Amino acid sequence: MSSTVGQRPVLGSALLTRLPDAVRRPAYDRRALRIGMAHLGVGAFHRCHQAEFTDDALERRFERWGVVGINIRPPRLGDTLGAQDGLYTRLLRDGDQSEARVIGCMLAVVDSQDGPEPALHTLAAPEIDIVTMTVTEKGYCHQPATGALDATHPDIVHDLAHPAAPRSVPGLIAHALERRMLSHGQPISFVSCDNIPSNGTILGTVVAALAEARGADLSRWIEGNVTFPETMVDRIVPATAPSDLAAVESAYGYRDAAVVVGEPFRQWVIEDRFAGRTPPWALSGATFVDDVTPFELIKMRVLNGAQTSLCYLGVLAGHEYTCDDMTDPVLTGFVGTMLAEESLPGLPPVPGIDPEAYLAQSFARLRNTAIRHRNHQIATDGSRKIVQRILNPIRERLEAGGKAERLTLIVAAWMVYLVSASERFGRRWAVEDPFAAEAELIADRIGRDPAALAEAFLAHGAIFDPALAVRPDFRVPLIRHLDGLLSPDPVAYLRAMA
Ligand code: CS2
Repeated sequence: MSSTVGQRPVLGSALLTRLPDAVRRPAYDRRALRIGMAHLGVGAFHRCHQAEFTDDALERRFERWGVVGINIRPPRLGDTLGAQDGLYTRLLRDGDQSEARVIGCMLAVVDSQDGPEPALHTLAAPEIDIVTMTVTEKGYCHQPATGALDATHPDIVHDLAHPAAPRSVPGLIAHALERRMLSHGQPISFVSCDNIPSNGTILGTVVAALAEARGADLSRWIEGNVTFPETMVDRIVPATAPSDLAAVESAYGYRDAAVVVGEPFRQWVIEDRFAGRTPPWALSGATFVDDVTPFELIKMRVLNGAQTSLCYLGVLAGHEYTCDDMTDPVLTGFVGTMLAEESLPGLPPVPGIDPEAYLAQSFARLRNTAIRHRNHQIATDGSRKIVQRILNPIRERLEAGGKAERLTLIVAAWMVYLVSASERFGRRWAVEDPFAAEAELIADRIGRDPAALAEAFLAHGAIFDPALAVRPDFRVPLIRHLDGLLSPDPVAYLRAMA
């Protein structure tokens, strides 16, 4: 199908053979492709990462690995990807270079926002051997501090009472597995591609907790037939902007409502633990390993640690994008020294990766001016991200007898970012974070008192490990940095620190 809006055709199967030469198209016969996988949570990151690995694999060894994309939350997929036969343009940009490719592996989309049935039906289908997923950290309904299921989460309370009509992601998976067990019994692997530590273990734990509530048969069947491998995923993919859609239309002459834009760099490290068939992702450069942990740690603490640090400092310095932050020597000097002196020393050895080179490469990636990654986008859900990116390195470093002055300043910057969204601090911007409302109450109650603000934040055990929160070598610099960053000229404070 392909339709025409004005003079410009819309991307779809009929347009595939008529694309301009500058747009790379699938080199395999898409009409012969059959469904073998599903993806839960189709957003820009999936389209620019796992789907591209799958297309590369299909081009090298053609097997049954077509994808069904499922969304159970907004946005709806039918009107965009669905109307384009699952096709979309993936742009890679670096400086003034741009490379366009149409990705072909998504054969169908399922919108399950109005009820679980369409998603359940797909996940329980015997031809689905693998489900990859990107549902954000909140989607796992776990307690960040322990990794256990959060039984007080409203969707989990609902799903425990109504297991056949699930609302949560773990509830959906548990019920789909029950249907599989009771019908065909085919094994399946769930591959979490969310940027959270021990993603597979967390997923397996929350699903097992719901399955247990259904009875021993289901738990036993899951143990024998389902796996949840860990993965580390990496590629910087900012939210698509209207100007990206316009760029495709003007450069290539067709309309595409599902364009994604990413950087050239990509990495995928996957724990080799599958219940059945595995796509030949290794042929596309993915690495299968026994232990993902060291890869996950360096990625979250160096690349993501830099992004999180720069986003708060960048907002305070009045910058919009990461690449703007990277032109500010005060920021790059501070963050570079912080990572080299306080984050790298605590990392375990990572097979095949030199930490200093990894840091240099990360900085080079963040300098890419063609990637417009908003500081406020990276700051979203910061209360979750800061634990693995900043707080865990601080705790480990202090416990080992070191100092973590600079990492601690980032915690203060995050607090200033949160309180600045409150009425009492002039609502300088809006914050999207599960902790935002709480932070606003703290800010309105306390005002500009660094010691009292720190005290109120540190009392939140779900974010701050109590053993860290009581340490004077954390609290004292935190209060000092809060005082400095709450001053009228936070950049001057930072410059003095740098
Ligand atoms: C970013 C990540 O928004 C964020 O939290 O730090 O999305 C980051 O771009 C990716 O993890 C890179 O792989």
